[in-house]
Amino acid sequence: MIVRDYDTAKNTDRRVNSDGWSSVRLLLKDDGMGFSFHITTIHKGAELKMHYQNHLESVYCVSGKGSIEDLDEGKTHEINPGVMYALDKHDRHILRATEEMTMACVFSPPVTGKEVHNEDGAYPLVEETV
Ligand code: 9YT
Repeated sequence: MIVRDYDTAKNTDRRVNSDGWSSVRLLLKDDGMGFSFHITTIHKGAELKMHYQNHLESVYCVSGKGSIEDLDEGKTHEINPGVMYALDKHDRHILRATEEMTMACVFSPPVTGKEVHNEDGAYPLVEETV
């Protein structure tokens, strides 16, 4: 069994800070679950254009307020606590936070922890080195 505490993990290298967001990766690829699990904070006012070409992601809003614009369908959906979105078609999107948002995110395949967003707002697949 794996048990981890967010308040501990946030002070380790499981926490990644970037432009407009920070994320604590509670489960990563090397945990062997087949997915990764992150608690991501989107900063107030952030506008993040993303396109995860190599990953499926589902996101549940725990707190805060914002919207997600589906750039393929041309629709914008409000995000409030309790709302989940799933990028089942590798959907191109813009996430906007009108208030700081806390999101619980699952990635499949799992993120290794070493990815950085490329210019398309995607994570490359990181190859095994061993
Ligand atoms: C809400 C959202 O898109 N989260 C993405 C996860 C975060 N960028 C991370 O942990 O890399």
